[in-house]
Amino acid sequence: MAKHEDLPIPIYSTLDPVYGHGSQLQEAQARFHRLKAKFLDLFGHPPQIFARSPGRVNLIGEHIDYEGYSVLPMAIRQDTIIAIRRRDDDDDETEKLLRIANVNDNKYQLCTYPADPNQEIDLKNHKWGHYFICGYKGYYEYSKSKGVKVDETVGLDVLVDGTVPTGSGLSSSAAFVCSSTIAIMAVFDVNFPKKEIAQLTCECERHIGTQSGGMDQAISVMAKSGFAELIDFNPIRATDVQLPAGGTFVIAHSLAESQKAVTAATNYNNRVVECRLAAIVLGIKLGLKPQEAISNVKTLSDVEGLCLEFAGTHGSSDPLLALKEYLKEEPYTTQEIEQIIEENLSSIFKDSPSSLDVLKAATHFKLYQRASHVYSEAKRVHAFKDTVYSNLSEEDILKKLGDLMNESHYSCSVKYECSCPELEELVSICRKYGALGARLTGAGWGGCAVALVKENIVPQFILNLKEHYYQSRIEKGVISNNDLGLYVFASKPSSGAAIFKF
Ligand code: NG1
Ligand code: MG
Repeated sequence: MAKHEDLPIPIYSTLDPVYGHGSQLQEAQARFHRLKAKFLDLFGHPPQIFARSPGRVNLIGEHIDYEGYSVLPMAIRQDTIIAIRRRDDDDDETEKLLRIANVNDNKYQLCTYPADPNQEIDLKNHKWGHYFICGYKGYYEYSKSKGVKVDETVGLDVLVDGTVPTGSGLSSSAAFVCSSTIAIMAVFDVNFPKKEIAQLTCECERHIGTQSGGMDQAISVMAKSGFAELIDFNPIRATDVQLPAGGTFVIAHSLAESQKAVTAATNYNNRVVECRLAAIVLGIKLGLKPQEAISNVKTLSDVEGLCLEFAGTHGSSDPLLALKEYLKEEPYTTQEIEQIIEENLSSIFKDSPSSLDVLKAATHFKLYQRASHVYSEAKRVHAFKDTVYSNLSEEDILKKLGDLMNESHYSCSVKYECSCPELEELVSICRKYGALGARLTGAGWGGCAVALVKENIVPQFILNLKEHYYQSRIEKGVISNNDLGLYVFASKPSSGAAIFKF
């Protein structure tokens, strides 16, 4: 039997394989109906195809995907749906345009781009439609590399309907990029194996300017209903993880929106650059020549390979020990790093404009703390999976998973410094009202927390969060009482990307 990740994206003619039965199915039917009607209204013809891809909640393994380490997310039911039609059936001036509209047109106005896969995305002028262009470019780049014949001058009409809250750490961006890429593929009548789409969408989302890893796209494309997935990289692979039935993951939004594309230079990309510098410095300390380290050591997981190699002369192969021995805890200045690596930082990153932006904004680099987070978090991911499959009682399994989530949060907050006051408050309220563990999820600096809660106390837990976190914010008008369900909810592992042709 073909492996799940080698299969193409499923194509359905009804909604139930994804949206199930009952009220959830009815809501989905109404949503697709509205989408179709609005498409017709806007563009004067109906869509040909729909594609959907879900958001995700990361249970453990934060800020380590781009360092090559495995992570453990699950897909959530909130998703992005793209309705799409090619414009090669009528010849007017819109034939060579990409017209991208959103059902939420108060917040997201129509964006128009040329139908040109070689266009550069204008990063200084951030627009929501840029995420579609990421998928558009990704589709062409991949097709060309595979020798698939592509027609570059076809205009597309597109209508987007997303229910993943934005800036929330639930990967609205990957849901958007993946559904866009898959819709474009489908409208050009091609389909690829899931693992290749996961790889290509991971690469093409970087056109938005964040140097992200591949977790979000991988889970959005490859998720299976009922399972969390252990995602490995190089090559991308997903292994089903069946979570214990007595525990539920509750997602709660801190209501601080994290605009990752806009704050990349000081937040997300800054950490990617710090990890790279930590990896090069460790490589040199472990015996590589500076130039060798610069060319060959790309991630902290590469260093782990070196530790193994040098284990004979250096005692242990544990990268956490190498770290303690070779990095100082005080932040490094640019000059200190340049002395060790015998090279200017700006020349190391000369081909990466977004890294040069990081260097411009940074005054120092916390190499020890960042690397210490990455290596310890990588271990926690495996401990989490091993705990799920251990012989312990369910009670003890849940407790241990909660402890690992708490440790992960501490590491993100103190060593990686990607939390914020709102998330700290929310996480401690979660713990106070019965969560076995709670942590920020996604990139951080705002967005959501995820809490592991015993199934039987979920309703009371959510009521407590309402009273102790959200009530004062409702009174201040930050959100309305009616919308609360969008910001705090229990979540079951949902299915991955799909195409609909009716
Ligand atoms: P969010 O901010 O949740 O979309 C980001 C990255 C991930 C990963 C996490 C931190 C993108 C698309 N995704 O997720 O690859 O690094 O942060 O673990 O930037
Ligand atoms: Mg994102």
